[in-house]
Amino acid sequence: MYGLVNRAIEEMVCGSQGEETWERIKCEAGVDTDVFIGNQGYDDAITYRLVGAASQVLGLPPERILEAFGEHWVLKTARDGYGELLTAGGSSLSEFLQNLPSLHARINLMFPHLTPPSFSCTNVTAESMDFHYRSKRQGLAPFMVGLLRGLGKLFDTEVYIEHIEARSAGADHDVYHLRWRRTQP
Ligand code: 1MF
Repeated sequence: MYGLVNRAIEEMVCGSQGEETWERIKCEAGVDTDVFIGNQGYDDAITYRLVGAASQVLGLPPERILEAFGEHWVLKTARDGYGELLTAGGSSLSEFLQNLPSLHARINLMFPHLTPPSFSCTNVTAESMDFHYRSKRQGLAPFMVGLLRGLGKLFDTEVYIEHIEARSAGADHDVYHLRWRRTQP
């Protein structure tokens, strides 16, 4: 994955736990990279090891770490660095999710080595949908939950998320049933 992802994990941990904890996590993960370069590709294993080590050191299940990281990604990394791309994605959660495929197509044009997941929406109503997530990567379903929560915050929308089909339980891909309510007009 692009270094931007590992750097976002670093920012999240340093921001909430401090630099010392981050150094312990890197040590535990056997990662000796001093600085992650945003536009350089890194082995996915590094990202997984960092999440695993953070889970150990902080005493939280990896799912919690991934969820927190998903939220951080949307509210900090994507918003700060790619704000225009995000706002071009739509003016409501539903619109944004339906535009996610074209958002990734655009990002992919700029960063050709991206291995982007693919998304689709079915059974869309004014306040609900089924949201489909397909990825070449394993185990990142909790990260998507965090992303959805973060997007809810971004759009002043309360989101209820039910994970109705899980690849980890043998399904073809992950499906989330979403219901939402805008908290501000
Ligand atoms: O393959 C990759 O390296 C990769 C990196 C990040 C693939 C996808 C992503 C983004 N995605 C992360 C979860 C991947 C899960 C999976 O593979 O199953 C989050 C997607 C997303 C979902 C909802 C809302 C917003 C989302 O992301 C927006 C986004 C996506 C990619 C980037 C930024 C925002 C991005 C930008 C530049 C990158 C890498 C990713 O690389 C750089 C960095 C600095 C300078 C030049 C290139």
